[in-house]
Amino acid sequence: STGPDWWKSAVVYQIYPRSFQDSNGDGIGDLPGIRQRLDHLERLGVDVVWLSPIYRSPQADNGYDISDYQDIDPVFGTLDDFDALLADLHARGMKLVMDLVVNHTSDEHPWFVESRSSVDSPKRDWYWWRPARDGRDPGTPGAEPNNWESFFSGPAWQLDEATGEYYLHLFDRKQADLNWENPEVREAVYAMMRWWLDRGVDGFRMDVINLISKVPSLPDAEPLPGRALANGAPYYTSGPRLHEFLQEMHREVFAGRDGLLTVGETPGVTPPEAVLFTDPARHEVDMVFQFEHVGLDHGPVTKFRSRRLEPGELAANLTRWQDALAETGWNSLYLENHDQARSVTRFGDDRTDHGAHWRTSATALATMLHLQRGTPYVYQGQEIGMTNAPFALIEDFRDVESLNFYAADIESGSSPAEALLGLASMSRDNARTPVQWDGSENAGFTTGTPWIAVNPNADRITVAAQEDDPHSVLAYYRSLIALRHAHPVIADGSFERLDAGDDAIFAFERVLGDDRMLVVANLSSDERIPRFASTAFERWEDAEVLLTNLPGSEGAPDVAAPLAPWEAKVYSA
Ligand code: TEU
Ligand code: CA
Repeated sequence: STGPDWWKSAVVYQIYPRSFQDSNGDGIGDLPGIRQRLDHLERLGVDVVWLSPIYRSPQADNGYDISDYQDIDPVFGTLDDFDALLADLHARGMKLVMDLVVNHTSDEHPWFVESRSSVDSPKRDWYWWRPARDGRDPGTPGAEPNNWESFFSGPAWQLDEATGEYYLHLFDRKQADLNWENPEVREAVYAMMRWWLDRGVDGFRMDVINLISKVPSLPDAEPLPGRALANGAPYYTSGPRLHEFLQEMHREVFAGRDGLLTVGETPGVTPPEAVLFTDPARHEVDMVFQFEHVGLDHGPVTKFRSRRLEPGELAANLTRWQDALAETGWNSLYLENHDQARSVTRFGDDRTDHGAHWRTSATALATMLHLQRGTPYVYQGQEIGMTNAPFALIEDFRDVESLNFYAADIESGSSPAEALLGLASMSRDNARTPVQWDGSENAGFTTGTPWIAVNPNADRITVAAQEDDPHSVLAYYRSLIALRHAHPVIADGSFERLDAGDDAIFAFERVLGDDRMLVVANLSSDERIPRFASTAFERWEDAEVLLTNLPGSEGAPDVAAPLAPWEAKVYSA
């Protein structure tokens, strides 16, 4: 649809360029490679492409460490390649959303190079510089200015020998946090954003945007039991000036421009905060990525000591978010991205020795996600049911977070096998293996040596194998996306979960005027029998089946019939 809320009926496809398509045989995906694959996106039917960062970068965190916001990294191509991609997408009726990484820059960004050059630098205050704690010797253990732990293990502070002071980095030491308290920083960021919008891009996905406002005194946090380092999140998540900064950004960058999409990545966000971010009257962002559902299986101290969810846990959490944003605000709907394990492995069932649940669980998860109220995101490869990587050696991993965790875990006494077990389920590299296009060498991703290994199940799971198979995961995604475009109730209708007498059955009703839709999905690997209240049952008794992931069951529109493992049905009335 058009209008200011056009993104409510849109589907966004995330490209992680490094792993999408290589065009020149260097083993790394690039912009010309993306241009070769636009038929796939057009046939899928997505409306928007979100590109993970392609800016000039030392690639310490695969581009989330930017050294020039207004140039393309040579590994991905040139500004001309970028303009050509943007023009191609627009010609096919798709929009392009850029990743905006402005909580931090690379330590090789000219701003930081200048800032670190002396305590008197005019850009000194653009970053968070602090002397060693209590006059201790800089560089000695515990002398860091506070006790915060980095997201990527170890202290969130790096000593700079030149001036003997430390700078703050919530992520890698090559990702120095910008000081948003300084108005010059904010003006420089807004000018850069306007430059991209003037070039024609259609919005931004804002990396960790709820971390940009810190409590300026940067106080020590409560240490975890038995550990020296602490989680500083209370002092940098949704900080004191966050909403002020977002509203200022909106005024300075977005006001008066139409057709854009803005989505904030907001780890740790609560439902009431999400309402504030996405209330249209407040002029902050259109939607946010919440993290609760992708944190349910994390261990208490580290995400890498994870557990398998019980059937029902995922649906209960997603329902909580549907209800919280029902009146005001808007949800983004995702199970995967470049930071998360593959959903069919994590939330579905891809064990081949357990029967054929790979296809049904991938499509059942897609059904319940895409038909909730909100804007769905498809992460590259999700549309063909790509799975976690079977990496068994530390040498297989590439991600800085994984490599740092492994080293820290071994140092704290874990065996290599224990550390690898953590990586196997939760490493971000699970989502970063190359897209499996076809049965040729390296799955058609590259003619060279891929920067990270191709999943060996590329002999089975590829775009080519599913392209013309009407029962494939890919065909099902196309149907779901087409359904959204055809039925306004999916974008605009209300959401109500129905009690099906079994937590593993995620059943919900969508209503818009006289249009009604019922979604029933068995999110478990066992047969389940729905037991609806008689009122619900009567409403849906004679309904028509619009879509099912079990070919052949279309003709049985009985909402009380037993559901096969991972069976999903969509009814309309
Ligand atoms: O991620 C921020 C974030 O909080 C996580 O998803 C992060 O990957 C996870 O907590 C680590 O356990 C964003 C980007 O999506 C991620 O790729 C970057 O590494 C990070 O910011 C820093 O820019
Ligand atoms: Ca390349």
